[in-house]
Amino acid sequence: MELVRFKDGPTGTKIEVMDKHCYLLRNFLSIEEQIVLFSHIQDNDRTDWNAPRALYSSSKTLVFRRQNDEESSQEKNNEDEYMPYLNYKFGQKSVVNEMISKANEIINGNIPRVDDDVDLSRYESISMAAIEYAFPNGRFPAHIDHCKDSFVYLMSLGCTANFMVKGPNMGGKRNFQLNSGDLLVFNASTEAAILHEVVGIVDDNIDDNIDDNIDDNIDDNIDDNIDDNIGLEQTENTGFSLEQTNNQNLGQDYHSSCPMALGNRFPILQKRRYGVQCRVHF
Ligand SMILES: O=C(O)CCC(=O)C(=O)O
Repeated sequence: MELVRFKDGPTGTKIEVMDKHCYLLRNFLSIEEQIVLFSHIQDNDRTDWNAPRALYSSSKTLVFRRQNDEESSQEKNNEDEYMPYLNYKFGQKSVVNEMISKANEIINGNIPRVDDDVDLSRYESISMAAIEYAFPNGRFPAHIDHCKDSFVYLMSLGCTANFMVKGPNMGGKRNFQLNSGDLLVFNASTEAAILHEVVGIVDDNIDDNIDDNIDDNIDDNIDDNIDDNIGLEQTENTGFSLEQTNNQNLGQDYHSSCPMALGNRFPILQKRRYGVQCRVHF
């Protein structure tokens, strides 16, 4: 199988097949779409941001209010009013459904399905979780998802992440920078075994940001955590003018890996990354 393949999709999206059922879509969301998605998250966010945090905690999963149709379920009395994700049915009108449809159109239009590959556009439901990462130490340890009959769509908003993916058919770990607006899609089952990690948030003031590379020295000492609850160039994905890009280094509150167009609109994104995890169930 050809492991690394690049294709140009619509609206400047660049598709890379990283492994079987693991695709990186660079420049997936325009700045406008990122604003719409982040507004949707903020509108629904019920996280108590003043609550004390675990010592050294550098990331936080947002909390949302349980939705109406779930309140009417029989188990409602046993369930919390809040939960770490929002649910969307197939066909529901929502920004999240729209973005999953857009991703599926690009993937289905560019990557031929083989054998018994699932048709991504025929899903049953989506659950969306959002994780806020502090600059620069926010991280999510390496893990494989164990979620049967599901693909996960990871959209990145705000500061750039140092990211790692290692699939069973890849020669080694793939280290790369995941920019605001990029999307990583993969089969989230145990069998697909896509190991992934948020290594940290890019800090241009230091030298140990990762370069885009495949590392053949595979570190076997990686947690296989269960997680079922829920452009290398900055200018490439942002649609900023050169002036805007240069200005990113000027304001003291801005970190140069955090897109100014989003930071101007949402000051929190001047120094945070949001990982938007859409779990699509079949
Ligand atoms: O924040 C991210 O983009 C990744 C989160 C993650 O690893 C996961 O949801 O399984």
